[in-house]
Amino acid sequence: MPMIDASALKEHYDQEGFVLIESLFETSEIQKLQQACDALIEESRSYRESDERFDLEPDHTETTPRVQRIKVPHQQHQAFADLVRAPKLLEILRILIGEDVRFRNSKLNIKAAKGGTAVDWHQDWAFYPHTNPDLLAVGIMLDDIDQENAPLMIFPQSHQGKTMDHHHREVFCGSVDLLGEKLDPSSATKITGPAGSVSFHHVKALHGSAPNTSDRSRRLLLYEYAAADAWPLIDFEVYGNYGEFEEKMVLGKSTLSPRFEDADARMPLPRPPDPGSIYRIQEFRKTGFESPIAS
Ligand SMILES: O=C(O)CCC(=O)C(=O)O
Repeated sequence: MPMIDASALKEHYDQEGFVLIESLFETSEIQKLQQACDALIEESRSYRESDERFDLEPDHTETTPRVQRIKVPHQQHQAFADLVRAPKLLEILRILIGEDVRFRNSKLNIKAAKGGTAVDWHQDWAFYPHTNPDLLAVGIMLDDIDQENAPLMIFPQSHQGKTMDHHHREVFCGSVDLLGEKLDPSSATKITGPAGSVSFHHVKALHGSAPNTSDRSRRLLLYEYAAADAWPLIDFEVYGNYGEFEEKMVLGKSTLSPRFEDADARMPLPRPPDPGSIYRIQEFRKTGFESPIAS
């Protein structure tokens, strides 16, 4: 594990809304996760449509599987389950969030070589508002990620600003209109590093990523964590039932007293016709499906 200066790390995170730790995981640790990813992609071969396990690219076939996202990987493979409580992550989470921390959910975003899909600019907060914004997403790089293979991009200090509009024609579309917000994408920081590097971004940090036009894949495993006193304002079921909510504590103690602070939320409702994944939700701003449904 690289040497960590806890106060410098926390200061950078509070100031910029993200931190990157290069090579937090060793090659052998990352290989286990890559193998788990490969095993799940093998299983995706028999799938024809996206479902609760996989989001598939339109050109996914049995012979050439192209998975956009492995959903909830911590429930699909032991290697990803073990990672939820990896001591290296918990040490950083304690510095950034505090003594009492709960795991929320996981996803593995895969941008295949030559064509992996973009993720439009958004704040995670717009998808899952809580009673306070002491939440973050951990991004574990399963590939070397550089300027070429669609790195995660984050607007520094955006977490200190307002919650942006993620609606289009009164329907939640999970993305921000950068032009409307007068933001220049070239001022976003590209989060690059060798496989095993790990970023931590604040739930209000504005971020996104481009399509992958390179000839190398870009696999980014994302784990979300919250302060124990940050209670969800919507979609409690993501945590499971109350017993599972309790079991998701990874550090310290839970509490029945939510802390209300900076919760300038707008509910991610009504949802577009196909709210099955961020990719489908974000299509709404681009294609503006007719007849949105409320859910
Ligand atoms: O995979 C990426 O580059 C960004 C992912 C992301 O922001 C998300 O899935 O919420």
